[in-house]
Amino acid sequence: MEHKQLKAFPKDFLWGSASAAYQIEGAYREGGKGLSVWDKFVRIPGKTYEGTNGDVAVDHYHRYQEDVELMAKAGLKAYRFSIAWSRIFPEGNGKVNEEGVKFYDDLINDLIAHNIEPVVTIYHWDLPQALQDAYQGWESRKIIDDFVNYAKTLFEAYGDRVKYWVTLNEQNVFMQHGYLMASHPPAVTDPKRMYAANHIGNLANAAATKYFHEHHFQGKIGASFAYSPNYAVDADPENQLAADNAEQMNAYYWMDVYAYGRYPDVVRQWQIEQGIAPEIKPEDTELLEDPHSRPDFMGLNYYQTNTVQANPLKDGVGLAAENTSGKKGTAQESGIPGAFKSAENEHLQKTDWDWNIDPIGLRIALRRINSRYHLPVLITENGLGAFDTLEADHEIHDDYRIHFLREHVKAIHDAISDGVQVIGYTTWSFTDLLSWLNGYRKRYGFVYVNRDEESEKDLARYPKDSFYWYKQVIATNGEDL
Ligand code: BGP
Repeated sequence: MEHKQLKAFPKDFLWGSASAAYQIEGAYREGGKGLSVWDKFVRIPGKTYEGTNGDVAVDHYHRYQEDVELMAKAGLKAYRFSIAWSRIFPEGNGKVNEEGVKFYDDLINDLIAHNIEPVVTIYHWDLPQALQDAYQGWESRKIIDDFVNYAKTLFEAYGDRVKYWVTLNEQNVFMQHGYLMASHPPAVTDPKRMYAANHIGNLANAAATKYFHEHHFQGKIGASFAYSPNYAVDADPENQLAADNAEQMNAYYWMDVYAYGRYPDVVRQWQIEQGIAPEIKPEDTELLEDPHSRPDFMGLNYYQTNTVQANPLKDGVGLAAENTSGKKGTAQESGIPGAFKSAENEHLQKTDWDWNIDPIGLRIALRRINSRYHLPVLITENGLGAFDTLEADHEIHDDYRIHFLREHVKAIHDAISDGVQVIGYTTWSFTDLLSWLNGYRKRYGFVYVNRDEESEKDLARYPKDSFYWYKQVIATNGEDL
C-alpha cells in the first residue's frame, strides 16, 4: 500500500554494519585460539573458491582499532560481530582461554568508547573442531550443554556492556549447507542427519535463550534467520502451492520454532512420509515451548527473494550448488521433488552471483515476520556482493552498492510506515571480508580492503563512495538517501 506520509525512523534506530569472526579476524592460531571446523574444511581441495581461507582474512585481529576508528568516522551506531567459540574455549569446553576473552573485551570497550553499540553473534558457524572430533558437533545432544556453557561465559564476561545478542547465525544455512549439500563442514549429504542435527541446534538455541532470560541479563536476545520470501512464478494454483511449500519448508520450519516452539505440521508430515523426521522427546517440546525460550526479536538476514514453481515428485529437480563463479547466468535449477523448484523472475535484476535484487522483497519479509510472529525485527544482514575496482587514487566508485542499499533502506522505511517494528539495520558488511565460498573478490564492504585471492598485499583500508553515502544516511537518521 502507498502511504500518504512515511513514519520517521525511530530515534534510537541501530544503523550499523556486520561481520563474522572467521571472515575477518585471521590470526587463526594466535592468542591461544583452538582450531574450528572451518580452519579444517577450507583445506579440503575444491571446497572453497580457489582454495581461499581465513588464516589471515582481513587481519582484523591485529587491526581492530583501525577498523573501529573507521566505524566511528562513518558514524555507525551499532556494530554486529561474532565471537569465535574456539578463542574462548580452544577445546570447545573445559578451560577458558583468557587471552581470547580479553580480545573481545578490548573490542567491546573500544566500540563503547566510540559510542557504537556492540551486537554480538554467539555462533557464526566456526564450531570448535575439538567438539566435532569428540562427538560429531551438532549431531550430538552433548553440544547443548557446551553451547549453553559457552553462551553463559559470554553473558557473564560482557553482559554488563552488551545489550544485543544473536544466538545462532542462519541455522537454516549452516545446517543445509553442512548436512545436505556438503558445501560447509562437516560436508554431509543426508537429509535425515540434517534434520536431526537441526533439531539439536534448536534445543541448544532454546536452552541458551532460556538461560539468558532466567538469569535476568539486561538486554535482548534472538537468532538471525536467512529469510528469502518465496513468490509463485504465476497465479497457477499448483505454483502457488509450491510457493507455500517453500515457505513452510525453508522459512516457517525454523522461524516457527524460534517464535512458538513448534514445527509446522505440513513439514513434519512430509518428513514422516520420507522417513527423515527428527526424534522429538517430550522434554524437547517442553524446552522449545517454554516462554523463557522465546526470542526478544527476530534477526533477519535479507539478501533476496526466491521465485518458485511446481516440481514433480517423480524425476523432479533436486538441490543444486550455488553460483560461486561470479559469472552471471550460471546458476542451476534447484528444488525439492514433490514440493517446489526455482523459477526465473522476469521482473528482477540479478547480481553477478545470480542473487535476485529485490528491495520490495525486504518490505514483504518484514511484514510477513510481523504478521506471523508479532516480534520486533533486527535486520542483521543485507548487502550487495559485487566486484569493485580500486582506482589509482585509492577511490572506489561503488554507485551500484549505494543504489542497492538506498532502495533497501526505502523498503525498511515503508515497512516501518506499515507498522512493523524494526529496531536496527546492520548491513553486510563493514569492511570487505572473506566470502565463505566465493573468495575475496565478492566484496560487500563500505571499506575496501587491499587484498585478493592471490596475495594479502598490504591489507590497507580505503573507504568507498558508499561509506560516505551511509555516513550521511546515519547522520540524518534515514532522511537523506
Ligand atoms: C550470509 C552469512 C554471511 C555472509 C553473507 C554473504 O549467509 O551469514 O556470513 O557470508 O551471507 O554471503 P556470501 O559470502 O555467500 O556472498
